[in-house]
Amino acid sequence: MLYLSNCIVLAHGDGDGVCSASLLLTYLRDKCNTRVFFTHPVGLIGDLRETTKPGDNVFIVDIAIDEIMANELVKTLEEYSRQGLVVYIDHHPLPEGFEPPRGIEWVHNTCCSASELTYRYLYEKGLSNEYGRVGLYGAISDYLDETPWVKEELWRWDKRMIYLEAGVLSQGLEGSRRDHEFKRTVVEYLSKNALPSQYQELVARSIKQAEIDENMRIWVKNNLKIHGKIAYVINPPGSIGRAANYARIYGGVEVGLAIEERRDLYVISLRGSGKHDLNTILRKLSRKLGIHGGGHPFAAGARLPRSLFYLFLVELNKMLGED
Ligand SMILES: [Mn+2]
Repeated sequence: MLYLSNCIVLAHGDGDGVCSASLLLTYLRDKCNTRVFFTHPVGLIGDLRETTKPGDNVFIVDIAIDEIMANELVKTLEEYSRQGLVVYIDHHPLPEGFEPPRGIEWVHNTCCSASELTYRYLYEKGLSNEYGRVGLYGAISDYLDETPWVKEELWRWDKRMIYLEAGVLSQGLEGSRRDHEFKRTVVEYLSKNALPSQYQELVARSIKQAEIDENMRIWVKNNLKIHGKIAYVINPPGSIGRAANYARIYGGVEVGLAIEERRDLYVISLRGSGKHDLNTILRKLSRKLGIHGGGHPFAAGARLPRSLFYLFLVELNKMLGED
């Protein structure tokens, strides 16, 4: 068995990332002194440098490779891998022509959630199948619950109970977006395979979130703006991912956008109907406009200066007309 000294887990802060991090924490518990941090594609290199010292072992889960930072990230990871173990587990589509860093353990597949990939990777290494349900919560949370593994694994549990637990977890985390301290306690809690429904604070936050989401649904209906094939809202009173989806539905358009204004920065969530591959479109726009963007075919994100937003809308509409 492998014994390591210090391990750092860098994960996405949503349900899929939290479940992936929990599985890693469980597996590493008797092998390594492990700390968990939350990050995102654009912040990854900075957070890596801030949280990790030379010789630490690094596990990165559910973090997409940003188009603009890809080269620097590859160099950084290769540098880290000369001194310690580096494991990268992800399911987001890669930049065109991307070559994985050399010398690291690279687990990548767009087939399924990061939680599923993490569980299957660790199960091979001896993680107990009692943790299969933690993998399921993450998969459901990322809407990736129709893979062959998920379908089979669901039969080992009670389906209705698994969905209740996954719902409490993903909604509770949605209501804790930048509360990294709380999310760390959830990772720790799940790493013991305890039920989300038995974690009072998480349940309270999930119920509060249900109320917020319902009010936001109505708010989006009344406040959306249409620009060509796009419907959008700015600063919705709740999750921007969900607001983007409601904008798409109530706008009767192909793509919904929701924007969170952070001073001069627009953090944008996009949801599509499946007709277009949003990831590919955003990666092209990212190169063309020099902005950050990418994600999944149906659900993606972008970050850009507010001053570029109108141009972004125009260019996005053009591309929606093309493919
Ligand atoms: Mn994910």
